Amino acid sequence: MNEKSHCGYVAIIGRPNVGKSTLLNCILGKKVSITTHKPQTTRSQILGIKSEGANQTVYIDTPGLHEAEQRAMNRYMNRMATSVIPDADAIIFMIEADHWDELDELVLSKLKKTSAPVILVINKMDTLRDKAEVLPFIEKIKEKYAFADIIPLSATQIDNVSALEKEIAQYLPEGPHLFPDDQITDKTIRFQIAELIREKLILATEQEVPYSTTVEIEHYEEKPNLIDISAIIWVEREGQKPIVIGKNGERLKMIGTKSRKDIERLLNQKVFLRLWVKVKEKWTDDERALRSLGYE
Ligand SMILES: Nc1nc2c(ncn2[C@@H]2O[C@H](COP(=O)(O)OP(=O)(O)O)[C@@H](O)[C@H]2O)c(=O)[nH]1
Ligand SMILES: [Mg+2]
Repeated sequence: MNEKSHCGYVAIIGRPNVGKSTLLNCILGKKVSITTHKPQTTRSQILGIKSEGANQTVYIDTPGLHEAEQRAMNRYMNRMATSVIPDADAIIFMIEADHWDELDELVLSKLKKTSAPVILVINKMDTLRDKAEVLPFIEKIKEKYAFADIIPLSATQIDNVSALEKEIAQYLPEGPHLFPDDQITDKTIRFQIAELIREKLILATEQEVPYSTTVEIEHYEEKPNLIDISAIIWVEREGQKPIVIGKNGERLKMIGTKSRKDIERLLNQKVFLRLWVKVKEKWTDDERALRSLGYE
């Protein structure tokens, strides 16, 4: 007997840094969304597609919702974070074990407008000394909303993630798969490469620099034995250039080496990578500049 085909969208929502992108990568077994310990790493919606037999689940990783809406970049990120809610067949609302603050409350308030089932995922369970500590916490959060289910897990330890996947499978509507079964993301190779470079850049620099940089792949060429790539790291101010480049160019060199290794893993090929640092003034504040860099 043939199983009927199911396919649905699942949005992963939550404040910055709770582990949304880590969960997506864990479910897919591949890095499709970059993760760091710093907030505002994920800037746009990223689809992660998992096909298993008759089921296809299309996860939507979103930038974390945050309060500051002054800058164009932040407004863009908040729009991206909430625009997926109406279309989702199920929503994963992610919080951290033993932590609830006004940002979580803000995210929940947006979720209250949806009719889709909301699954509360309590991530980072590995940070608790005793898992039972979460029980009184769950009792309190339960009062806030009629969650379809509450699932404590650890995305980094891959602990209890399968319970979440089982739960989600119940909410996939009947219908044809929307993507080829071997496709795991909607993003182009160029985008994925730019993101891997941005991840290294965020990890290598402090404070405000990461939020005012973007990466553009200027050249991508498949040669007989390697792939030749040049990328531009755009910063906002002249003064940020030496920070990214580092003393004697050492920081840029390190970003380049680490990025190249990740890109080689992604492409399964040898890579030659050139990085340039250039200035585009106040780009995060300029909607037009944002669009020209691909943040539609
Ligand atoms: N201890 C612990 N850390 C986690 C877990 N999941 C994610 N993290 C860390 O939390 C930080 C933020 O993760 P990320 O996926 O970028 O969060 P996002 O902003 O919600 O997408 C990273 O440093 C992750 O390694 C977890 O289950 N346990
Ligand atoms: Mg993220």
